[in-house]
Amino acid sequence: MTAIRLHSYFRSSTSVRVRVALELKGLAYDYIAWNLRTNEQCSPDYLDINPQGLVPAIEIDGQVLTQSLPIIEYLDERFPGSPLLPAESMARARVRSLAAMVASDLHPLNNLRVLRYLEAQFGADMAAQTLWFRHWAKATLDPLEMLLAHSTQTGRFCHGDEPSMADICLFAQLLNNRRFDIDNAAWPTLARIHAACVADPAFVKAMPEQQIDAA
Ligand SMILES: N[C@@H](CCC(=O)N[C@@H](CS)C(=O)NCC(=O)O)C(=O)O
Repeated sequence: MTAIRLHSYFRSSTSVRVRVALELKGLAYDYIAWNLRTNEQCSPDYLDINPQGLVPAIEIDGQVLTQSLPIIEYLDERFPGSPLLPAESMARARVRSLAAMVASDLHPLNNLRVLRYLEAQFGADMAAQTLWFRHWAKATLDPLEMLLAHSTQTGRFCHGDEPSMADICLFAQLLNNRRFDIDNAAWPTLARIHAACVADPAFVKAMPEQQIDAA
């Protein structure tokens, strides 16, 4: 049995991604919580693990891996059951591309440290931060809705009828939207896929409210 330690924060959407992947693969893991609200991710102890000061990180076989999507791809290669990427190259590229829309173009703009910087440097209060968050969420979720709604490759999930890395990213993002009172019904296909994820116990177990550090 491989020992896996996950460095996580209950509400972190990038941590949600890795938790879903671990659950879909049926992998047991130890959960180590770092409180982002009190900046534990910037403590010397955590910076020893990940000098970027970002969660998640996993420890596996004595090595630390950071960055949620490379972690997920590693888990997928190492534990091939319940694949998170399709076998065929073009399909794999489609799934990676859908995942990257959320992971590369949406999430980084709305990350905690960005919102904190907006507040500290430009005086953005909660209302201004909410406008910012909603703007950048919509800028990606509108085209994502169009892409998914108009593709015959979209099924019960983003690609066909099995969950993939794209669903993992979408699921975590739509959960994150709750914090800024965004009505995900604005994107019917995304909302439908999110509902399919919520019907799967692996996704439910990864939700923020299920974690030991949930406040
Ligand atoms: N690209 C990284 C991003 C990781 C990331 O930004 N994590 C957030 C939580 S969702 C974090 O640790 N934020 C701490 C901060 O902003 O100070 C990944 O996918 O793992």
